[in-house]
Amino acid sequence: SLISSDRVRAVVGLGVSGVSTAQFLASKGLDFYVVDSRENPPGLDQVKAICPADRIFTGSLEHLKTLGATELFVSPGIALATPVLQTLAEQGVAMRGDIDLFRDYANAPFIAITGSNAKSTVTTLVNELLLAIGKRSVAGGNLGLPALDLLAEDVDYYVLELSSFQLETTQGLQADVACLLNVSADHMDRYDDLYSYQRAKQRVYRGCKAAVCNKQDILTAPLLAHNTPVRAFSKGSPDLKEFGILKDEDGVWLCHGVKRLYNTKDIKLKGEHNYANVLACLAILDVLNLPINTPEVADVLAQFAGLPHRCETVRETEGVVYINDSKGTNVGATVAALEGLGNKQAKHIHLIAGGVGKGADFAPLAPALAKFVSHLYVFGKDADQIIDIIPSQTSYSEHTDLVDVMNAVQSNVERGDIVLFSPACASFDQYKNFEARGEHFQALVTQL
Ligand code: UMA
Ligand code: ADP
Repeated sequence: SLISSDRVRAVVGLGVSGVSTAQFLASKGLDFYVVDSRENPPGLDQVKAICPADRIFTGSLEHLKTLGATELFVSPGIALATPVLQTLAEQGVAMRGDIDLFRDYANAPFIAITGSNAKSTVTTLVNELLLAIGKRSVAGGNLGLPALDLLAEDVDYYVLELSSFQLETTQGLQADVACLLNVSADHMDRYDDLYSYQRAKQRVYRGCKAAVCNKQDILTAPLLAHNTPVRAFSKGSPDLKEFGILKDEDGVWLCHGVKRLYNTKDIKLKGEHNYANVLACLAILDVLNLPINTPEVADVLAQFAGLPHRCETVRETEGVVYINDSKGTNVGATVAALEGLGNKQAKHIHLIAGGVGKGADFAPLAPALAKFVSHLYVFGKDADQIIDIIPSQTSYSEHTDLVDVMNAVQSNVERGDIVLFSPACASFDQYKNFEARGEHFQALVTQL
């Protein structure tokens, strides 16, 4: 039935997901249209090689009105609220996405991981842990390699990072393990409020066989049949079956219930938020009945240094530590970085923030500024919105760009300080992406 010929398919939006979807449909011998709002979208040449020219429409999504499509594969960068899509949805046209198609064809169990922050870190670490315990596993999705491209592999597990946009176009995901790590405001330019964003995130749990949630974040709590196995993790001391953290005279321990699994001195990732991330990974393995307390797992935890641009130490020079957290693209990520690195007594963090706020409310940043930040440097498009919420006791300065920021930093810092580049914003006003922004910071720090 998946290949019934009465369906008229259209891939909406090229880019990474659209090209991958088109290639997948073509590989199954299925016909499809392609529509993109841009005149010359990325991936056009690749699609021309597999799709007749009279089936490709660029420059506007309005072409969709005349194609008679019954099923759209909508790229994550296009909002379902776009008027032409709304009109078609009202007429009964199915709104799907590459993840929906992936689910139909996946021939091995898959783990779906979402959340406002820590998705990439947890997805990558789960994949490494699976590989270390001898499973064939591949990771992708929002992480970069599109989900459908993973299907070519012969594997035991797929590990998928999913964004709220991808989840919106997925009907009944049915993941073998669904994990919602945390929910804090992000992408408020695409959602009416936090609750519609949370609803998109909660779709990860639809029809899942097992779930992992964050005990300290009520917005992650799943509503599931009572016999669905659920594991919870938290940064606090764990209840009987939970994953959590205990402190004793021997240090800080990651635990499953009362069982001490790993001492944090043996874990390379640092910061409480990262301990929570490790616990989430262990909870995912545990709910799959896989081993979590073995030398192989210990080895991975001792070696996994995290991904670039996530609270990554660039350099220590003249007693000052420079940390690149360019992937801190929302307020929640920057608060986690401040809480993970901060010291209330010393207030020694110089925070650099700014860029595109995506409609965010920056107010939740204020308490962490007051607690941990000795000076705040703001730059970029939405700098004004950040300045509006700076507590009166926090000193700050405004800058045109990162070069200007770093000049000011140089004359301000003292031995023992931390310079944290965690923008709480997207990068698109001044950079191609968060990687380019992080690399610019690294280059400036290296030149100091
Ligand atoms: N666009 C148009 N017209 C179109 C189609 C797209 O203007 O007709 C624009 C979009 O508004 C957007 C850009 O093109 O600004 C890219 O959108 P896309 O849907 O083509 O994106 P892809 O290249 O397919 O990449 C997507 C994810 N991008 C988005 O969700 C915006 C990638 O996540 C993901 O790695 C990739 O699929 C593979 O699954 C990126 C991302 O920024 C890293 N994700 C957001 C995040 O992590 O916060 C959700
Ligand atoms: P995502 O893929 O969800 O964006 P990443 O692993 O790339 O997640 O991390 C994104 C940002 O979130 C980084 O700035 C990182 O320091 C921060 N972060 C990591 N773990 C957590 C956590 N548990 N809670 C909040 N923020 C976190």
